Amino acid sequence: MSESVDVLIVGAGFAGLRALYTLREQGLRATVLEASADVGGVWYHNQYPGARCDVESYDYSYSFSPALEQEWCWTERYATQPEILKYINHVAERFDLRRDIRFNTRMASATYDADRARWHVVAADGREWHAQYLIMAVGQLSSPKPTTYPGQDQFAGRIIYSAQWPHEHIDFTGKSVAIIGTGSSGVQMTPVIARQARRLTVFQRTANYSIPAANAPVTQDEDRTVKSNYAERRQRARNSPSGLGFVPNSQSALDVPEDDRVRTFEAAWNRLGFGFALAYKDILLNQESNDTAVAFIHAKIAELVPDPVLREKLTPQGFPFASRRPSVDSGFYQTFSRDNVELVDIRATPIEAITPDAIRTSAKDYPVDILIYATGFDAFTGSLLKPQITGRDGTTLQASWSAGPRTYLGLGVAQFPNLFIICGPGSPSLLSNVLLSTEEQVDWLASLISHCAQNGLNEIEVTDAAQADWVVHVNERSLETLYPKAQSYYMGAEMPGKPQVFMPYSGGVRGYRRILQDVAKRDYAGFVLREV
Ligand code: N01
Repeated sequence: MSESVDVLIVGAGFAGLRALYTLREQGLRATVLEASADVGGVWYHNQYPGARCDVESYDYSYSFSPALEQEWCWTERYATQPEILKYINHVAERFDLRRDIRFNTRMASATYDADRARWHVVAADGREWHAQYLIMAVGQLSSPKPTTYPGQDQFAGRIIYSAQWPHEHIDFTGKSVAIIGTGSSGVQMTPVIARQARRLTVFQRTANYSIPAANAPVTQDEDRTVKSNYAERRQRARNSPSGLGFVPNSQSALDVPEDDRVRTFEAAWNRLGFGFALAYKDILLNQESNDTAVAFIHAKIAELVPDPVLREKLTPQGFPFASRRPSVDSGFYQTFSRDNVELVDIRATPIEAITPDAIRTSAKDYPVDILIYATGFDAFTGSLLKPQITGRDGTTLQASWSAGPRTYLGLGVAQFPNLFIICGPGSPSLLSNVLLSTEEQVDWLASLISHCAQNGLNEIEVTDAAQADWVVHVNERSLETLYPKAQSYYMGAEMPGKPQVFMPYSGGVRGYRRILQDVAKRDYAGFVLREV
């Protein structure tokens, strides 16, 4: 027995919930399939200590409902994971979204029926759906990278992945804890776990740039000010390069005297967190400008890490600042001055094995009770390529993307009619405030679907030519930036064997929105809209 709906949405994180709300408001019958037991997506799974957002709370929240904007009160400038999850749950309740979500339901396959212009979707437990449109809202960082070292199966302690954190209190008191990985997850959890554990050993392969979060409680005055000008703030974010709610600097770092530049960097360091990368307009575009930011940050790390050997290990080298995603931290560098914390450089002394009670490097054994893998994700494509998605003429997404993901606008894929991806590869996604990008794409997609319904059309298909042009454009824009100079998950470098292509769109939130508007104005150029 299968269920028939207008739209099937996969994923009940921020994107899936927004798509459900908007398409339902449009009068469509929409159902969400969610593999987990509840809403929240990445915020449901990444419950590790210290997890919080690196985009300001007021910007990392839905904009579709002014009433919701006014009634919700954020308590901190950068919300913690529990507060964000509470917010997502509030939204699910307030807009009665749960009734259309099938929890504990993992999509296993989707096959396009070209005669009926409908998708046939089968869940892992065999339940089936037929839907005109299939929307993948599965997130860009939702497929944890599998990591195994020799001997891991014999480890007698507990192994925890940051991205699949158990939904229970983990007590680190009196324990020897190891964290492998120093991306945002490792950087955020390090200071918190260090305060609880008897010993903490952090295994670092690549030193990552990190900017202080400058987190603070939200005062009533701030709350009133933001809420009295919320529409204006949203507008500013939409018209910014990254979708953040502050006005970015329009000067080049090279156009100002050094004293001024240092003052600007100092202010950004103390206030902007992730936005430090926008302290000047060309930090991510020009190597020389980037070098000025690098020199400033290196000097800051030198202040925070007095020990010269430790400082050397913790100072990022060999790639431009922000060409790999920088972390935003609350006391990361300072934590290594604690007596109970040790940093191990695993490029110098690689991990060779996990023994029943220790991590063995080429230099020595480190006793461990709890081993935490903060080793990241199969980014951008991991969750899209797990299910078997078969489009026109038996073409699978895996085959179609064997040399790297190819999309039009990051939204649609040639040969896969009526399939859409929210914040897919080729869209600003992780180079932007991803929630803002999500909302923009959902609204645009809802207009496209509505346009088709009004004109009696039921099939939307990306043309090969439009997709080929978009792939070239995404690549060309990336070459104007410093991103390709680093080995990062933006480039597909995080997984051995993954095709190395630039994954997100670096043309900025405003530029991307203008392109979407232009495509719509030109009768959805690049898509063939037809009646089947
Ligand atoms: O993952 P990562 P993450 N052996 O890929 C190391 C978002 N996020 O979960 O760089 C040993 O950044 C790896 O080393 P290397 C945010 O977009 C946001 O921390 O590959 N080490 C690296 O140090 C972020 O960028 C927040 O040499 C191994 C680390 O593990 C993204 O999620 C909070 C290894 C992985 O870093 C991912 O962050 C958290 C191995 N086999 C996350 N494999 C916010 O603040 C990998 N590493 C919103």
